[in-house]
Amino acid sequence: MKNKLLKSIFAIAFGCAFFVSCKPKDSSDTVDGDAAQKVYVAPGKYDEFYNFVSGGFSGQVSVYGLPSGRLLRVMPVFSEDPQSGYGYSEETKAMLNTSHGYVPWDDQHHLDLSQTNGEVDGRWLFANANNTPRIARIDLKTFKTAEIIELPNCGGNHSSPFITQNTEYIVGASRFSVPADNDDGDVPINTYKKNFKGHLSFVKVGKEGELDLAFQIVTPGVNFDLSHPGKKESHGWFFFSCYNTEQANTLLEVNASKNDKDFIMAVNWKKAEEYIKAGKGKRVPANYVHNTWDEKTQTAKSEIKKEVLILDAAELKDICYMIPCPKSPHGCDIDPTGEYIVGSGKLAALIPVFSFTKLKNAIAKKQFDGNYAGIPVVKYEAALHGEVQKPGLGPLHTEFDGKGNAYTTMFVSSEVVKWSIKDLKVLDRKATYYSPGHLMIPGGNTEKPFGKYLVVYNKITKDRFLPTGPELAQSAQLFDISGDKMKLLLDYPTIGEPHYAQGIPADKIRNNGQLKYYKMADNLHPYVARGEKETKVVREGKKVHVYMTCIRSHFAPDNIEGIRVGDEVYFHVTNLEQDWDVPHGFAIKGANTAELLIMPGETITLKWVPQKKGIFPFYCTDFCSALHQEMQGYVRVSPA
Ligand code: CUK
Ligand code: CUA
Repeated sequence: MKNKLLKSIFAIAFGCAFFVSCKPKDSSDTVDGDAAQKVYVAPGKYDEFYNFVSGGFSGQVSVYGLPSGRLLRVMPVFSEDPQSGYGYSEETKAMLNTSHGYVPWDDQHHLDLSQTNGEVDGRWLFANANNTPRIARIDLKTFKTAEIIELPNCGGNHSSPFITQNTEYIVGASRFSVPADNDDGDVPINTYKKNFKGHLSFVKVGKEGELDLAFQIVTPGVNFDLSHPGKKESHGWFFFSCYNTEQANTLLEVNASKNDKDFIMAVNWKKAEEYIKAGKGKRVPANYVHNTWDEKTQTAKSEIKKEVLILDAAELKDICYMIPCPKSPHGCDIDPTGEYIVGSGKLAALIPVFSFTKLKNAIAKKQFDGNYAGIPVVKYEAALHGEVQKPGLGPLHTEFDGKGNAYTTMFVSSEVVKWSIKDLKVLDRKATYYSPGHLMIPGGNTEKPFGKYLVVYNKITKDRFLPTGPELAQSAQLFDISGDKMKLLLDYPTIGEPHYAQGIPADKIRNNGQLKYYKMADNLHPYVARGEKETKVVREGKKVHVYMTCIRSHFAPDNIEGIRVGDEVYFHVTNLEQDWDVPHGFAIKGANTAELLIMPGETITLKWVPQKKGIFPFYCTDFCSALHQEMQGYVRVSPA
């Protein structure tokens, strides 16, 4: 047992690692009698909430309905998607450009919905890419990725994309300390303590959602893990959990968890803004890519950025403060009033809760315990509201119901624990199956939670679903939290490895002006054919442009000759339909790309370089009418 526990503790030191957890004692947990009724959404009826769930190593974001747990859609964000042609079509390729070239995959952990006055508003969903540091904006009118911005000076953009109460900024933070990008690129790893730095990115969000890296704060080397913005009184601050304050560059001796306390870094971003205004920022060379989707031409374009504005936290002394937090803090969550900051030490057996008022007083009175590489360290007791005692083992993440209660996942003891923010008493606990990571209450990280449901995203599934070989489905568990005690209602499987999620009342999205189809008249794609009369085949040297249309149930043109081996053929396929839910597909034999799935009013381009001569059939891949199977054509490829 001791061995097993040690193993567990070692494993969670690596964040979202896998290991065999302790099974909760009562692993035949009961489901209440009316659970089925509570999650049953009758045929033809809609769910009450949209639930957006991170896809982890799938790189995508999935959309579920709650309370049914039904999967509605997978939205391509950071990975290629054969179903829609995202990343394969000429129009979308640029979305996945980075300073490292085209990167067709990432690890997607966290999501945050745009907010107005501290409340989710249904305009946009933001997603982070962990591996090649990026932030994406998904437009919830189209459920399409509208923008992706890369973050320079960053390794592992984990603590992201959390946003301020009026969507002023989205932050990103470097999970790995790394040398700045404009260092000469040949820094020995054992100079970690001297040369490796943390970077916090503040990405400004414009009126139409457009992203702009406003500035970065460079900090001493720490690993930033998670973050959340202040609210109300603490609006203007951002709080980041940091681990590896030992500044270890190897984990072979579990160096990173040696210190009894790591930190939560409190960052006064309003103050940082003042310094920027006063000209205290330094413009330094950087290299990052900003990709935007243009709805008019239905095409993505990439822009290379060459500079970033930097503030130095250690130099400026009064924008960053460290609050000691026991044992490798992971989650860092702020309650809806903005007063309480909850730290969750993965290796701790208590949950420290800090008070923003006390923190401010401590800063004013300089109640410091020295500094961490130039950043003042506030005395633990001076900022502490109190500790939740014996909450369980391995606290990770906390959400709020807006009624004064907090809910924390316990990774090691496999449970979710409800506690009172005011008196820090544990009120209820329920087993989860198994080893929960994040949890989500719709609006549960905002000023206005909709505290009816709670979903827990588990890291280990074990015996919850029909087995599927060595790889088991990932699992989410839905709880009813409307009463005093939590009630388990439903298990449902998820895509990739879910980390964080967001929830929002369905009407906020259904009434956000959601697009049903693209109007043909608005389509300004350079290769659009607005009717069959505009279809044509145009040769420009080796390049051949096919202006093609599709409508139930044929393509035009559907017999194409004059193509030669080695030509670059571009099929620009316009879907002429002007009706909701009538996409057509396009696929051609032997093409080393994916298919296209073209929405009504859209034009999408598939590039094909035929490698051999012959007759190549193409067809519509989406069953669109009784004559769908007739929706086809031929390309003749002649010798070069
Ligand atoms: S992390 Cu996965 S359970 Cu990447 Cu937000 Cu905590
Ligand atoms: Cu168009 Cu099937």
